[in-house]
Amino acid sequence: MTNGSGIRIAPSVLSADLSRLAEQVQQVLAGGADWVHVDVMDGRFVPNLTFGANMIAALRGLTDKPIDVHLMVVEPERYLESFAAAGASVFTFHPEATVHVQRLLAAVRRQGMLAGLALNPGSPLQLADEVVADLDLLLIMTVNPGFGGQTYLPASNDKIRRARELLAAHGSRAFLEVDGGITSHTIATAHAAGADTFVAGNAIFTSGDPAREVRDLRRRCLVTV
Ligand code: S6P
Ligand code: MG
Repeated sequence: MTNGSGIRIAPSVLSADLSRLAEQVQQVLAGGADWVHVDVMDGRFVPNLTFGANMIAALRGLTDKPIDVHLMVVEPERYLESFAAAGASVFTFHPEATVHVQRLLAAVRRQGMLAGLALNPGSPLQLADEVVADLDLLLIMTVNPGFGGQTYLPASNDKIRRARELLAAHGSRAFLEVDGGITSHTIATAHAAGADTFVAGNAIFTSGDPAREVRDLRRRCLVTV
């Protein structure tokens, strides 16, 4: 699931023009997007409503690239089988949204998907402590989730650094993903702090040239900060 450079860019279709979904996906793939990120919101865990299995299936019909599904929903276990069947590759949920976090991470792997845990800005890294061995991906939210186009929270840099240390201390090879406010201005700092997988919505789909923006984000990762 890597592209060789160790950096993954995952455009979030939350900010795409859905009336031109296929074209927008083709544009980001032309720019070298590694994953396609899908934000599932239920109006309860976050104050917004978005997509379900039908969006995952539609994207699966457009690309063979990994589909990175981020569930901002209560009781994410309810969607395990249907999202796997629709073609999801990564299934990431928030620990506060379910009672049995380890059980669900293990169940995600049994469904053939990568298991991810997402931490809100106010959620301590310790919520991942006991399950590092069960993780294929740790997602550090760099905004409070719910809406695209928000501003990257600067306190995220230190949390990303500590998350990288946590994974290293356990010898974990899990992806360290960041999501929220990732732009050509913030991505280098997040990369320098230790992130290797970058979700970006607004920056890519409001740019006028999504392919160029994906290439630019990747290039900016390599800038020393
Ligand atoms: C943030 C949202 C994220 C999304 C988003 C990022 O509220 O819930 O999980 O992935 O699409 O968008 P942006 O515009 O900050 O890059
Ligand atoms: Mg997301």
